[in-house]
Amino acid sequence: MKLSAVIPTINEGRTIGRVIDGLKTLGDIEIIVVDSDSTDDTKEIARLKGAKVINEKKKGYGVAYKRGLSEVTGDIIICMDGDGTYPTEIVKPLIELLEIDNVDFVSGERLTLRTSRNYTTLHYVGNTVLNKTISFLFKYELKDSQSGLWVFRKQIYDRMTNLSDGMSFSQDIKIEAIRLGKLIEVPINYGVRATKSNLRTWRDGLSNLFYIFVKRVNT
Ligand SMILES: Nc1nc2c(ncn2[C@@H]2O[C@H](COP(=O)(O)OP(=O)(O)OP(=O)(O)O)[C@@H](O)[C@H]2O)c(=O)[nH]1
Ligand SMILES: [Mg+2]
Repeated sequence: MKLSAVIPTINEGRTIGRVIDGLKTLGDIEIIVVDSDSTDDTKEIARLKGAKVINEKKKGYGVAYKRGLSEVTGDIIICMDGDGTYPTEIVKPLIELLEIDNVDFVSGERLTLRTSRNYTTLHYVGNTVLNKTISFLFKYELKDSQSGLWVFRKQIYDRMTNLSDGMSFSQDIKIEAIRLGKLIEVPINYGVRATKSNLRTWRDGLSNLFYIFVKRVNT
């Protein structure tokens, strides 16, 4: 099974090298960095480390993922932030789970092992509201609908529809995975971001809530 990784980035020069190095320990892997006009050295570092770098001018977390995922050549896909908050060491066991259990989608779940340092109460409450809304509207139980670490089969992604362009891509891809196949969540450690986040907590949180309803109407 060929491995491909997709990493969306805007100004992640401080951490992207470490993330790519971590993924390279998996062996033969295609790494695609989808960058939206970073003004720092993200693109140069990623290229130097051997990643394929795509410049996607249109902004949006979902836009970046859709672009990157349209170019992967692997059968097993790994997705994570470029900010170094998701542990690359956990990816190998997550891939093994995909193979052993014959599941289609493994999502890293951050809430079980959260601490006050890496996960604020506001994010916890916001995430819980979004999880409960998904449970109410779709009857799918997710512990961390907003997680950005996923390992999945390309086959299941190819059957997904109606994925958002923005931050709600993260909840959409999980809702689609449950609708089409088998998703499991695995507790992971979450790191502390060293640089400014692209997440605007209130705006993105409320927007994600709205997009759960949009998804319900479109599904
Ligand atoms: N190409 C591209 N990448 C983006 C865009 N928005 C966010 N990203 C990247 O997507 C990843 C997730 O964004 P973050 O800012 O880390 O958001 P988050 O993980 O929800 O928030 P934190 O927990 O604070 O890290 C990061 O690697 C960002 O650099 C975008 O519009 N285009
Ligand atoms: Mg992040």
